Amino acid sequence: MNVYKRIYSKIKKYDKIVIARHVGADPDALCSQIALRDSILNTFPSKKVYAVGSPATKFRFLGNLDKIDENIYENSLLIVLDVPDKKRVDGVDVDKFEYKIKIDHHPVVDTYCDIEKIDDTSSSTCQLILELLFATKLKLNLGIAKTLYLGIVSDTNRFLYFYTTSKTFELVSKMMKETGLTVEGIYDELYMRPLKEFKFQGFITNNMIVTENGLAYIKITDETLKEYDVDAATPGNMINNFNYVDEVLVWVFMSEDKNNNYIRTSIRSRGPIINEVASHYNGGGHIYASGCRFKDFDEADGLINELDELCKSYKKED
Ligand SMILES: [Mn+2]
Repeated sequence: MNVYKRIYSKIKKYDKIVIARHVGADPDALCSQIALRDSILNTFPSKKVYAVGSPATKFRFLGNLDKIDENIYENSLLIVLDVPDKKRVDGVDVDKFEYKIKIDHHPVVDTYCDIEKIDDTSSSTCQLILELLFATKLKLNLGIAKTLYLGIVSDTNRFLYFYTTSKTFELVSKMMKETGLTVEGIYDELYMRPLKEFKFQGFITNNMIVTENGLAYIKITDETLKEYDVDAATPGNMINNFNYVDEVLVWVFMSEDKNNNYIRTSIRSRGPIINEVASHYNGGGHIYASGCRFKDFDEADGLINELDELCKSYKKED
């Protein structure tokens, strides 16, 4: 049986279903779990379906999450979305569930579920959910379509990234035709931002160090974050805006997170493959988009040197 049919038969079998995703919620993770929950509830109104994990204030407009208690694990199905490794699943104890399904588009890290649908050629987890909906009797409506569209748009950076394929457009096109979804107004909530963030982006532009090999990096202190009235997550949220700078091949934003006592680090690339280097520092992610954490800024120097070398050898190969 096709994997989507197998997933559907498990969804049909279980009356209690929990849908989880990775820590540090982003739109693809949130939209995939919210859309799948709403679709299951639409298709099987008597089931109990929960989308769980810590909410992100910034993305509240994407939809509501659910609360669960300790009784949740009994006879329950867990579906984890957009998260390759067990330790980064947010809000649940994975091993306590009776049956587990994973749907993800990241390269494999751990295998920890009974069914794993992994497709790292997919633009996003939302694209896989859309494929699941079209392959089974799970229902699609305008609200679910809007949610999935936002997840796909966000993970592809408005269809900019290389993993945007004909399949992405085919699925999105079919979804728009079937539900009447249009793009009118759809980007407002996702892309509108306050002037202070634009000013802060100017600070990064003016203060990042760019090496002759094409590595750009910046260490942003808590003091600077306070000065611009932004939080430690802001640099990571705007890092994709720094693509297509001629002199920059790989760029790294580090910000001091005083609440959690670590240095948040986001890395992007438009050529060299970076997730391997990130894994040397307990991080990981996609080949052109990765991240990791440090105790302090000094600890990050090894990463900076390694990425600079990476840029150097990449340029040589060219
Ligand atoms: Mn994703």
